[in-house]
Parts: sequence; C-alpha cells; structure tokens
Amino acid sequence: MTVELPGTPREENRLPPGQYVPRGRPVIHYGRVPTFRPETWEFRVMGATASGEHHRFSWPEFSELPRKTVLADFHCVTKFSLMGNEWTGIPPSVLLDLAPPAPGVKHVLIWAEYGYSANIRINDFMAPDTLFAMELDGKTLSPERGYPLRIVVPHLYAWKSVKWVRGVEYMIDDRRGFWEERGYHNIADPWKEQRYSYQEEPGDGPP
Ligand SMILES: Nc1nc2c(c(=O)[nH]1)N[C@H]1C(S)=C(S)[C@@H](COP(=O)(O)O)O[C@H]1N2
Ligand SMILES: [Mo]
Repeated sequence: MTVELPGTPREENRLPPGQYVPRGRPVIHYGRVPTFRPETWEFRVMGATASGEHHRFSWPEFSELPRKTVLADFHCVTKFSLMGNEWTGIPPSVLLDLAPPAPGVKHVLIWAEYGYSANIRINDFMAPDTLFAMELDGKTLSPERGYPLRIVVPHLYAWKSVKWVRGVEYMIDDRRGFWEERGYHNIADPWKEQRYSYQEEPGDGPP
C-alpha cells in the first residue's frame, strides 16, 4: 500500500542517495523472532535517569500510553527502502515525561530481546518522527516486524529501528550498539550516506 499525503513528494523524490524501492517488503534481522510473553514482558528505563532509579512498565502499563500515527519511509543500509509506512505507537516524549533523563544525557541506547541494541542521539530520540510503534498500516505489528513493540527512527538507517524493544538506557557518554560496534556508522544519516564507521568524522562517535 502506498499512502500519499497532500504535500508529500513522490516516492522517487524521497529516496536518499544509493537507495532503491524493491519489489515486495523485505523483513530482515539478526537471529530468531522472539516469543512475546505479556506476563513477564517489561519495559525498562535504565542508565542516567533524573531520579537515579530505574523505571519499569508492565505490558498493560506501557500499552495504555497515548498513541499517535506517523507516516514515514525507512531506509536499510543494504540499500532497499520501504516507502510510505504508517506507524502507530507511543511518542518518546511521553516516556521522557514519565521517566525523565538526568541533565546531561545526550544519547540513548535502545535495547531489545537477545541483547540487540542501537545507540541514537537524544535529539534523534526526541525527533517528531521517532515512535515506539505497535501498529503498522493500521494492524498490530507482525512477529517478524517487531511485535509487540519496535522503535522507528525513520530519518536514520533502519538498523537503528530496533524490533522487539524491551527498554532504553539514558547515557551521558555515547556507547555503540550492535551494528555500530561491527563497522556501521555511529550516526547513520541516510541523506549523508553515513553507512560505515570508517566514514565517521571526529565527534561523530565514541573513540
Ligand atoms: N531486534 C532487532 N531489530 C532490528 C534488527 C535486528 O537484527 N534485531 N535489524 C534491523 C535492520 S538491519 C533493519 S533493515 C530493520 C528491518 O525491519 P523490517 O524487518 O521491518 O523490514 O530492522 C532493524 N531492527
Ligand atoms: Mo538493515
């Protein structure tokens, strides 16, 4: 399904350099699809919180938070882009109000099942298109797309859009996540083609 909003440029004009629109809608991830167990699932807010305490949300607590819908494209570093996705979920601003970071927090590590993680800057976390998504195109996420919860950070390469999210860690000093430790760019802006860590400039990432 392609959604065209008034004022939204045509798909061809929304493609970052080096990207293409594939046939079909690829699903990719490292490892297995986890099983969701609502009784034991919890969302944790760790690291440098304002209170110094960690926060925990059960599935009923987390899933009742207010939702919004975002229309966005998403770009995998392997060069395919998925255009016009309508994500519905909880904006990070809601979480930042309930579980605020300490002053000085500049980075967030997003944690998932099996220890997958991705780091983003706090400004990318707070960006208006970033969302803890529970629905795609009006339907509950499928297991392989991240059910019950994934983050989408559509303005960065899609490895940062962590599926099966279980928590966030607020960080004063940056630390690399799963792919950022394995040669991928710390920031990952597709419009600047920030694909690999060898492209990083001083200040783009931790030493
Ligand atoms: N937990 C987890 N999230 C993940 C990944 C992964 O391996 N594990 N792969 C990432 C990559 S590289 C991409 S391109 C997107 C793919 O999302 P999709 O399967 O919905 O197309 O998920 C991202 N999120
Ligand atoms: Mo990817």
